[in-house]
Amino acid sequence: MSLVLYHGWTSSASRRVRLFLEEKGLTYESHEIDLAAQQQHSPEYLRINPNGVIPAIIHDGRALHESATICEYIDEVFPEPPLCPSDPYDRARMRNWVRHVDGLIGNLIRFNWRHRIQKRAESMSDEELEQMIARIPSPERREAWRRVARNPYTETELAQSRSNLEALVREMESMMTGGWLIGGAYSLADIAVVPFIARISEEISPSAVTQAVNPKVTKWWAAIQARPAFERARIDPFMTA
Ligand SMILES: N[C@@H](CCC(=O)N[C@@H](CS)C(=O)NCC(=O)O)C(=O)O
Repeated sequence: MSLVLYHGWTSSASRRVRLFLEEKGLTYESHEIDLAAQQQHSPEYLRINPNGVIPAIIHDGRALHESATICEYIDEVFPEPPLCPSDPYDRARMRNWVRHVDGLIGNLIRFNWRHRIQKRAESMSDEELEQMIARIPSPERREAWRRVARNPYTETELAQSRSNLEALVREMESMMTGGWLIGGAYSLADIAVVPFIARISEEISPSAVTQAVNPKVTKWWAAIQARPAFERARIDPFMTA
């Protein structure tokens, strides 16, 4: 079996897949992609993931992208320990939940790119910027790079994103049953949102993940961080990672 992971240490979607792989006890070859240097837009990487984002895997010579799809695939190919609910209804709810979480990634990007991409993007000449943007497959990401390079997100936009992410934590609080998000067991539903909570609790809105505000999520977050796989996945504080 050969498994190669293309990822970034601070990329949220990559962190999700790393945690999933570590929970499965799988070993993989690690290929770091430097987002600030736009390695994700290189012709070689676009052959692996035509969307030009990380993560991607190559399993036994075949490439696959999209973090949630990768995790579900891994769960099918390596069934132990199971990390997707066995009940079809719970599995369907898990998929809707992950899709919902993925739809909020733009809110996280506004905060993350300030630290990881803005400096490099700002230093580009207009010509360099346009040449680089021409290689980006998705119109949303072209716009995000233009914004971060020339017209950084305003405090009002960041406040809106913060509020959207706080609403996500409240939603999680109302979903918790038996300590986990769906079906009373640890699953991809939980793993999918770990990188979001890591950033919210660290910088974006630390008070949202406190006993006084969202006690069930706070307990859940402590339980996740105590898992051996969490340390192995290296979901280190974003600001120092
Ligand atoms: N839906 C994708 C999102 C992947 C994604 O947005 N990756 C980010 C890092 S977390 C990325 O590669 N950003 C660089 C860029 O957009 O240029 C997934 O879940 O795999």
